[in-house]
Amino acid sequence: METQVRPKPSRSASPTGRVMSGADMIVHVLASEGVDTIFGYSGGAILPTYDAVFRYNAEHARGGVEPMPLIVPANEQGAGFMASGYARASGRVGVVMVTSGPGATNCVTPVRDSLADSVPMVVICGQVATAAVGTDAFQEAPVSAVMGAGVAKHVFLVTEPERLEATLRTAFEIARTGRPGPVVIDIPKDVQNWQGPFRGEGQLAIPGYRHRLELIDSNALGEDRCREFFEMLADCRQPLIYAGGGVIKAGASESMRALSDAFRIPVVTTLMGLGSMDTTSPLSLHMLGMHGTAYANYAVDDCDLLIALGARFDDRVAGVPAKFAANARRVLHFDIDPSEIHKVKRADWSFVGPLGPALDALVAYGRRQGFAGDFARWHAQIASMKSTYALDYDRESTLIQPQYVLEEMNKVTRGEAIISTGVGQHQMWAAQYCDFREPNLWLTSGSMGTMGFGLPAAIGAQFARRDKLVVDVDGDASIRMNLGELETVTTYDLPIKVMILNNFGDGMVMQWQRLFFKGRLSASDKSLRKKDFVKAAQADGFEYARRLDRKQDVPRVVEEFLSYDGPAFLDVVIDPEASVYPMVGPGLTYHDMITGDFIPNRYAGGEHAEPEASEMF
Ligand SMILES: Cc1ncc(C[n+]2csc(CCOP(=O)(O)OP(=O)(O)O)c2C)c(N)n1
Ligand SMILES: [Mg+2]
Repeated sequence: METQVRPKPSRSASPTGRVMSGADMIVHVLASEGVDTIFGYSGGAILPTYDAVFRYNAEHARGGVEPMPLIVPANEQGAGFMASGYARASGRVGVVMVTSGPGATNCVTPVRDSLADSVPMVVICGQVATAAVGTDAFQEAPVSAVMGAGVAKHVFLVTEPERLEATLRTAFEIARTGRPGPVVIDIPKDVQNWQGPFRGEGQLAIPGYRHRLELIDSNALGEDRCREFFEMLADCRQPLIYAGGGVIKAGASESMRALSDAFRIPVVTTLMGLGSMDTTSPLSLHMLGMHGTAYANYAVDDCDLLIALGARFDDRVAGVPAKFAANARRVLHFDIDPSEIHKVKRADWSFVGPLGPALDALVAYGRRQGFAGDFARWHAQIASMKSTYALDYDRESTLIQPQYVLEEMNKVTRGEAIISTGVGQHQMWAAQYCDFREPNLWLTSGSMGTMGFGLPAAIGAQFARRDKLVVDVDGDASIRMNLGELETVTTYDLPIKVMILNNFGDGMVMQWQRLFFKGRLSASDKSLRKKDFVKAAQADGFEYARRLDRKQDVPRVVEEFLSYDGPAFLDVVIDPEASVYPMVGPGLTYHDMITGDFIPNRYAGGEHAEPEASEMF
């Protein structure tokens, strides 16, 4: 008798039509969205879904490799920043999965951080059972209220299980479209345990959002608008592109470089825009703003046409909007978010729509017209400013200067490594002294400025980019905030390089206290603290963990540390009094920029204005 052999379900076998639990549906939607890593921490209200992830991975593992591993941090804040690092390094949506109550509230900071930096993320939170919502049940928190209050881009509380599947797909859609951002889905436990048919398709009707998006997405830069752009470009002598993080988010770096190259337009970038332009290009002036290069800020002062691309005139860039680019006869503004146009600075001409195609249209139009601007004098001026006002520091000091360490690091990484940071002086020195030849290499908490970002972001980035060298340049105070994640590095055997620029304190706070509070170091000096970072790293399994405290060892040790085959930790004892220069005080203009003892200042001689007390931090 013949036996009927039933085909084994293959990995690609569609689960469509199958009756399954809500938890299983969550996992199948994640798989269909291409999710290959989940960052999260378990707990009662998310247990059904954690179980579904386990079963999915067991069933679909190939050669022992799980298709959707769950990466477990020390704290949910770590998971949030890992997902953010993953998203920033890859351009894909980062996924977080946490339990209700404290699990969800521990994610508030990374969710807000991702919104402020336009990072696409989906955060799945377990919630107490629907019937218990609002009763102050065990581990209940009002997640939709907390996350909805300007924290997430959008929040869903799933109360009808039939809508779970479509809600998940819609969350991914909202996270990655338009101006990207974090979407939170709060899923009661009974919804995870509910059984129903998996449809395998379908989204929620969100007509308002989609309609707005379609209007924006269908905006193209037509011939007339291209003509206007080139008339303005022809009418100027000193054009300047001011590129923000939006250029990277839009995947428009290549298009922007093409525009800059084709018509020889110099580029300054914001902190978030670093890498949109190759910082080693002669047309790049590196970063502008509060701690930008002096020559970038002078170029902003001097330009007569400012072309803002995916940038938002943040107060760290335009402390006094009316005096920002005051000599620009015209300001042009390209953005995907209509609310950014005229928000801070009036634009004389603007375009709201997809950036890459708009810039491509400009390049094509300009080439067809044979446009050749007359910018030779401007280029000569910029080249001269770049050499006269170059970044510099105390090279003779016997103490290790942080800038020296970063210069040595940059010789090894050559603008190709992924670099994450905490927040403070080390962040600004890294922004100034590191090169970024590509987008998505520079991971920093820009808008929120969240200490503790660097280490977990590096972990997420290494999961996204196994091929890349990932370095966390951190501060002694910032790293303390998520120090538990050192163990996560070794648990997953990630070859991340963690370098602390240790100035025994909250250096950036001390810098402000020295400048604006007569040197009263209120609660910022940590020189009496007893932490031995090297021992801490060793305790967490780092086999390479060293302290670097002699200037003559810097080149050799930095090289050895970066080329170590595996997780490596370096505690660099730097000059605790080193300051970040240039500095434009809060609420001041570039005219008031302080450049310190080692960078010439073209406005030197004049009195430096003091910032208003109300402008501090
Ligand atoms: C979560 C959080 N708390 C407080 C601050 C305010 N703050 C900004 S920089 C800084 C000091 C950071 O010290 P460290 O990480 O050692 O960096 P350094 O400036 O010394 O390089 C503080 C407290 C912040 N940005 N984030
Ligand atoms: Mg410090």
